Order: sequence, then C-alpha cells, then structure tokens
Amino acid sequence: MPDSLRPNSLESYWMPFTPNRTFKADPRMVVRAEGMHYYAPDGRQILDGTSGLWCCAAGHARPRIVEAVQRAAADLDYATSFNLAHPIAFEFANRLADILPDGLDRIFFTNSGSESVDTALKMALAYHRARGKGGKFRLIGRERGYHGVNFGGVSVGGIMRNRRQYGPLLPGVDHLPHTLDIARNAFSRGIPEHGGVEFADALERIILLHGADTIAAVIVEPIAGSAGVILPPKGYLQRLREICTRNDILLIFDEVITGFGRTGQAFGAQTFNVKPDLLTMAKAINNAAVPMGAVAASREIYDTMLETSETPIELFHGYTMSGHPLACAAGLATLDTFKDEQLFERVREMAPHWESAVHSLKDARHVIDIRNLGLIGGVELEPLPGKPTARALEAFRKCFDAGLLIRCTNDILAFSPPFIIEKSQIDQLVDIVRGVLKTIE
Ligand code: PXG
Repeated sequence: MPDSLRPNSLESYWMPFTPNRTFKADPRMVVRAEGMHYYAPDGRQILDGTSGLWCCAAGHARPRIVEAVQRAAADLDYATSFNLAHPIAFEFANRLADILPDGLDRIFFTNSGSESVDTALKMALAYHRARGKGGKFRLIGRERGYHGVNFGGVSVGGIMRNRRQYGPLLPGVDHLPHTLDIARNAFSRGIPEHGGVEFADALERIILLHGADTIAAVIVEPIAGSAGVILPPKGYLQRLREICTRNDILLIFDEVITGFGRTGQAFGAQTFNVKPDLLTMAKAINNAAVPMGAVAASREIYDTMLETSETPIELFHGYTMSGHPLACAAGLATLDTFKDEQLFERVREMAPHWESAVHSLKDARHVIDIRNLGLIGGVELEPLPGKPTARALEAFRKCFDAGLLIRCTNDILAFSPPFIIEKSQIDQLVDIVRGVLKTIE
C-alpha cells in the first residue's frame, strides 16, 4: 500500500458490525470507486456485486451526482429544517412523491434507514393517538426481519444477535413467522409458490391473542435483505394488507433495500402491487452519496395529524440534519440519472439473464437454495457441521481476493449489483463465485 494511503494506526476506529480484532489483523481496504468497480490501495480492481451495501444503484461516483453535491456544498452548506427551510428539500420531496405509489406522498426526511424505521413506528403510534385510539400501541415485526439498529427497529427486528445485548427493548412487540420455506420452495425462480396465505394468516393469530384494538402497525420488508434474501411467497403481502385493513392496523413497508428500482419498479409496493400506509427509504435514495433516509406517509396519516393536532407542532420529531441540502441535491441528481438512463427499465431487462446466471450455480458445491428477483440474488449454502456461517464467510473473503465484492449473512451469499452491470459482468460474478465454492470444504 503506498504510504499516502496507509492509515497511521487502525486502533481508534471501532468498526460497525465487524469483528474488529480479526479485521485489523488482516484489513481489507478500498480507496476509490468508479462505475461498477472499487479499487484497492494497490490499484487492484474489484467488481462490486453489492452496490456498496444495496446503496450505489446507479454505480459509483457518477459525475452528475458528484457535481450536484459539489455545487450544493458551495451554494448552501447547511440550514436547519426546524421552522426554516430551503427550496431543494421541497423539490426533492415532490420528486419522490412522483415515483411513490399514489397517495403515499407526504415525505419526512431522516439520515439513515434506522432513523426512517423509528420515525415510521412513531408516526404509527402518533396517528392512532390523534384519532383517539391511543390504546393501539403494539408493533408487530417478523422473525429474521432487519429494520436497522435503533431501539424501535431492533425491537420489531427478528435477528437474535442484534437484539440480545440490549435488554428488554420496547414493550408491546410481537413477531410474525418468517417466510423462508426451503423444504417447499427451494430453487424457486422469482416469487415462491407455497405458503403465502398461511404465513400471513399468522397475523390473525396474533390479533386473536392481543386484540386488534391494541395493535398499531405491522412492519415488514417486502423482500428481507439482511437476513439473506427472503422473498414473499405468492399472495403473502396481499393477505397481510387485507388483514391489516380489516383490523384498522397500519401496514409499514421497510423499503430501505427494495426501494429505487431494485425489483424492477421504483418500489416493491409497485412490483408486488400492495400499497402500505407508511414506507421507509434510505441507501439508494441518493445513491448513498450523502447519508439520507426518508419516510413516505399516506395523505390520510398526514392529514389526520394536521387536522387533529392540539398543539402548533403536529409531530414532535425530527433530526438536525433532516433534509440536508447536500443529501437532497444528491437525491435530485440520482433521480435524474435513474430517469435519463432508464435504469429501472434496465433492471427489468437484465432480470432474465440475471436469473438464469444466478440459478446456474444450482450444481455448485454446498448450494441448497437459490433465490432471486429483479437484480437481487441469494445463494444459500449448507452450513459446515458445527460451524455455521464459516462457509459463507470464507466465500466472501475468497471472492474479495479474486476481485469480487459480495455480501454474506449466515450461510447465505447475497448479490445486489448496480443497475449499470453488463451481462459479461454478471457472468464474471457468477464464475468467480462458482470457482470459489469449489475450493471450500
Ligand atoms: N431497514 C432495512 C430493510 C435495511 O436493509 C436498515 C433498515 C437500516 O439502514 P441504516 O441506513 O440505518 O443502516 C437496513 C440496512 C445486508 C445489510 O447485509 C443490509 C443493511 C445493513 C447492513 C447489512 O444486506 N440494511
């Protein structure tokens, strides 16, 4: 590594979601990114099979986005959004409203997916209270759900390791079963056939247990990403919607990874044709050029809050950086890029090639399931007996050494490349993974 790029010490930085000791003993670094690639300090090119982490959907360091951020920094570095405003935040909210499902178009800005989730949960509680239904306080998540790392999101989340260091978490939370059913649905192409209605009907049982008059909201990812690409079986999301509507329970879609074209439409809500009451976003909202998240609320929620408020401020919530001018500028340039380059259409065009390429790994060593939709792929490995996660972690490390960045979680390899990926690069990704799997015990 050239001295100019070498950190003087790795000690002070407490890295997130990383085994710090192991990493610092054998660090992996990147110093530059462009288009489909990262570059290591020695100049080595690494194909980005994860869009950063479901983030840089338009590819890296796109000049239009870079220039928009540079210009914004020079024009208006920062202004608060509390009782003051800047035009670009309104413009960006309007542009988001244009691509969101009809009527789901009141936009609250945050700085991350985690903040978006906690914002949406608080909105759900405040909305019911505003309608005189403050007894609806329960929040229902799902096993294996990932909704970020703040207290609300961890409470409704369903990943044990993310929860158990933190005590009792929020009270009044329950969880639906997850929808992964490898026994019946292994190697499904796209939406799995089996289990949709029965998995969703578990909500009826939760309602019978607690009473609908105590339940505020159900939150799910249309496709669970972090837990390893778990798709909604046929009819599942429709059924959840039906049960929620019938019981006056709000439905929240956490679209932090499914938002912005990943499934071939702007949002999973459109791909699956199910409209939630609240929808969370982050990551690709501005190609991750500047930290940002958002919540889209239905007009019904927004109007109710405004009409019934007993205080001048309707929602006592917000972040110092909500609607940051640089983040909004990056967002506008990102939406322009998606539109002008027809990148959501490109996801739909590439999806068949992607599907057959990813499913060609069916015969690779250790593979027990493959899941895909849009430009998302998940390959589940048989765990090494007594050492779960070891195989996927080894695959991740070996792929990186072979010039490919993927993501691993449990014993699942997850792929989510930028939408500008070429067919030859899809083939390269799959070839590297196949080669690496051959070398893993
Ligand atoms: N909701 C969902 C559905 C997410 O995927 C968050 C909330 C939290 O976003 P922030 O911006 O606060 O990190 C996420 C984050 C993975 C992986 O391996 C995915 C995420 C985070 C870490 C790993 O797929 N998504």
